Amino acid sequence: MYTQALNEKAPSRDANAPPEDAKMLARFQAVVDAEDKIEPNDWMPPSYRRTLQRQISQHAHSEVIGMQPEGNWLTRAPSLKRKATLLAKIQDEAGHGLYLYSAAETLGMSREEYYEQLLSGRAKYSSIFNYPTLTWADMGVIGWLVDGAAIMNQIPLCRCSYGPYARAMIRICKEESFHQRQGYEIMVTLSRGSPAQKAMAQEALNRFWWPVLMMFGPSDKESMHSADSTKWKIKRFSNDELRQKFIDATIPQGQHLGLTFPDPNLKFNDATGHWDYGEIDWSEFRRVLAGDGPCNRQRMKARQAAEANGAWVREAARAHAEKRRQRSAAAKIAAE
Ligand code: BYC
Repeated sequence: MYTQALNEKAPSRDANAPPEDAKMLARFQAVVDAEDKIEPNDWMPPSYRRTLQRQISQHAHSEVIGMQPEGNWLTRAPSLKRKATLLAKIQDEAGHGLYLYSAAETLGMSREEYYEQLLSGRAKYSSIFNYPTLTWADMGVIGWLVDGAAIMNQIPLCRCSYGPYARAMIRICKEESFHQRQGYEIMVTLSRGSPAQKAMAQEALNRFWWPVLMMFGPSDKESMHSADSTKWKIKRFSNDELRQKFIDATIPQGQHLGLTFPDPNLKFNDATGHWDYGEIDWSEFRRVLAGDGPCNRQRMKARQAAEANGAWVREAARAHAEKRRQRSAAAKIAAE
């Protein structure tokens, strides 16, 4: 599905300068403007390729690292049903990582190179996964808000101009929608439960609200990739537009739960029809991106350990594949 026709290396050109490429650039933009898809073997500006390599791999890394905060609660889920559901959700996230690495590979970089960028700390992953999961209510809040924010951001990506990414997003969004519902259902149960359960739900919401709003990225003024990504129809809405849509959709859900949001400036604006909200602490966002969030080191250490501990499995799989290759080559010669 994603790696079709990857039999040629894309020509490496500087799309911005050489006049002979101006025509190709115009043709590329016309395809994008016509809402057709750019496919792996099509010519694309190097900066479009680089943007997609960065965004898709960052997205893949987020899915994989994103398994850790929830994995923390697998052995402590309050019932067998909750455990099975959480396990299925985490496995979906591993699957999303795999579709996304496959889509990223169509851009001419190997999965190993992307892994290396993550493991060496050169690649980013979503800031939200650098926060700890302290109580069971965090599983509810992650499903409700983190997956809710992910859906808000990812539905428009189903119409992204790059074919393999857009197609991967369609399946991912279907699964994210189940994730969001399972989280909200945990929140409904807790907020209608004992006073201690309701307090736990409120406390989790208090801790996650602001970091979730940061998932949409820096404000439009600060978003350095937005202009190009919008022109190339990778992005359909700006970071601030998606953040606002998310807030507008989420406040009534929180009110239905009987919970409050930790923002004294949250107020419905009759004139705009949107919820006004307080200032996001961008210094915290920058700190987390720079590697100094509450769990950055722990997340990277766990990922690096998983990679090292799995080395023998990869080695054994390679040896097995090689043995099978040799056996089938020998059988072919014998049959001739
Ligand atoms: N965390 O110019 P900007 C999920 C980076 S959901 C870390 O606005 P862009 C999941 C940005 O990459 C989460 N880094 O960038 C859910 C750029 O970095 P460089 C994953 C961030 O690309 C539930 C710099 O800041 N979702 O996986 O136009 C369970 C400047 O930003 C963040 C995706 O990845 C952040 N929050 O817009 C399990 C969706 N925000 O150039 C898993 C796909 C910004 O310094 N990605 N940065 O390397 C996107 O839609 C866009 O890349 C973003 C940012 C909206 C995130």
